[in-house]
Amino acid sequence: MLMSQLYAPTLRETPAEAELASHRFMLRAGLIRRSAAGVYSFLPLGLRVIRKVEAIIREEMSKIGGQEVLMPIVQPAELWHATGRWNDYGDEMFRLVDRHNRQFCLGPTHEELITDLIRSEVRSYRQLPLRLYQIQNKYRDEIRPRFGLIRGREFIMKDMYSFDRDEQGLDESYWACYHAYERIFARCGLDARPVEADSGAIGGDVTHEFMVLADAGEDLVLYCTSCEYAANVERAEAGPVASAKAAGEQLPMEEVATPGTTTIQEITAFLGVEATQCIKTMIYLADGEPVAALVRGDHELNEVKLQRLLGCSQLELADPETIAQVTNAPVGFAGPVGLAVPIVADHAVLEMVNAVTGANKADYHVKNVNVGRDFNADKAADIRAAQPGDPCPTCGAPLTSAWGIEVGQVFKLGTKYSAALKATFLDENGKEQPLIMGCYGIGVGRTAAAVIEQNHDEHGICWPMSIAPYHVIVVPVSVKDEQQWETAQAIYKALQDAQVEVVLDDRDERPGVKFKDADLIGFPIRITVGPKSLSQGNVEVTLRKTGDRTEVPVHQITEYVVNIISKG
Ligand code: 9G3
Repeated sequence: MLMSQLYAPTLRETPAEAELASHRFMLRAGLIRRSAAGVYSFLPLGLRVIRKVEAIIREEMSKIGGQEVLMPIVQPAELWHATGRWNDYGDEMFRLVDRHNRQFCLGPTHEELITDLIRSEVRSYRQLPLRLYQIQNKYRDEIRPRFGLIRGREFIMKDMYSFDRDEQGLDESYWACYHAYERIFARCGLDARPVEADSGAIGGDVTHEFMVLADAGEDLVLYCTSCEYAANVERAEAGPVASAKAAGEQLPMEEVATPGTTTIQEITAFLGVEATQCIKTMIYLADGEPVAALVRGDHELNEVKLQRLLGCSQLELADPETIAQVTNAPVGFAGPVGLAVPIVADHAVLEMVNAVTGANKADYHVKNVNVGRDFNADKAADIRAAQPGDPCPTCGAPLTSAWGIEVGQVFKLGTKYSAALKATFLDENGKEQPLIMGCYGIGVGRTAAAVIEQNHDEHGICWPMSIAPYHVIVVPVSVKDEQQWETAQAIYKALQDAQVEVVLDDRDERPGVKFKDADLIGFPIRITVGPKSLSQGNVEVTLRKTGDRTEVPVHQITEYVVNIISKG
């Protein structure tokens, strides 16, 4: 490819809307262009990277028996009605109607579609396990698309669906894909870590998210520095904390006037107590029913855990009117004593002695509240968000946190979709059984963007060899110099003959401009054909990742470069 012909409009300046390194460089290096919020075009260099990521994915999916299909983007609403999910995602689902006024959506995922696809033709245990996958556009109308390909409204996803005869079969599919993901991300040059996650509305019980630790991440991951434990904060277990159970005996309860002080910060300052001595009482509506959730003042409630504990499908903070009804006080004075609604308390609350909490009376709190004597919890559970410093639930070492970009996830679905859509098979005894499903996704564009997040410097991208758009750029310092130009062309041709993906910068530009573009786009290898090296019969090879420079005799350059590429 000649640089003068390559359509890669590089930008000197950083476009205002790009806050993230990967977003910034994908625009500046001419890989993508924005068509609308969260909707992008891939230009030649960007598409070459995407196709390489996809090729790695296809190889690894094939290794675990995955067969590629391609399902439609336009999906009939009936399937989503059958599983009851047509309205679950509200405005996030792109909906449309055809000329006959029939309803469709642009597929945000394909559980319904694939289950419908196979249910009438997968009828026997002999056909299992079946692992089908596709690499297809997905559509989700994100409220705030941002960070380029990291959070788009149209994005390329590899999604695989497994169909097994029983839980054991599902387990085999799940872990086969889990380990395939470890290989895929490693081959893409990405340091991605599997973390335990909450399976949320998707159903099933086990799920892992593959996270790329980056400040731009939108998921908080808690992980242990001493063992392999890592979990999305939505799911992270909090090991038993050193109980704040002060030895002191239980003092009599005492109401204190705390006019207008409603937050933990205000209470601790006003009463001169620690947050660890306070009980935070929050009133929620679980499927419309009020419930009180208690956590220690220095902890945060984990709503995902609370919802899982209550088994409700809707969970939201109660509105002020409900809080007034339930606590006889405005927001900020709620407490467990005398509450007539069910109380769910985090384990740490039950360890507390002489706690401070709301008095369920305007402008009053109450001191020396003791569980058992002054109130009882209907349920005690781990409902707090684990936080850095908590003991690792596996080995006890302190947890640390980091932001992560989710590039993949693996889910055990069980029969959630096969039951709803009556996708069954006959076992050896001719007995009808529901198919046991799993689903597994990778964000293809997100993976490429995450690679840039982890592989860039201030000059631009440092592509790993495996997914670089091209391996080599040949840069003659001056195309006007006969010897440099002839040598550069000869090297370019020799590399092409050796199946190397090579670009020749044939532009009549100042060297600095050419070097800047080479560094911005991030070709892993740059061959500079300049007067000094040539006078010694050499050319200079620069490795983008390390900056290493080596003088290499012109007649050895092809072998030298092929060797670097083969090492990856
Ligand atoms: C929707 C909309 C958004 C969604 C979903 C449905 C996320 C939805 C979860 C999944 C689970 C797995 C197969 C590949 C891997 C992920 N956002 N999810 O189901 F209608 Cl608008 O997609 N699906």
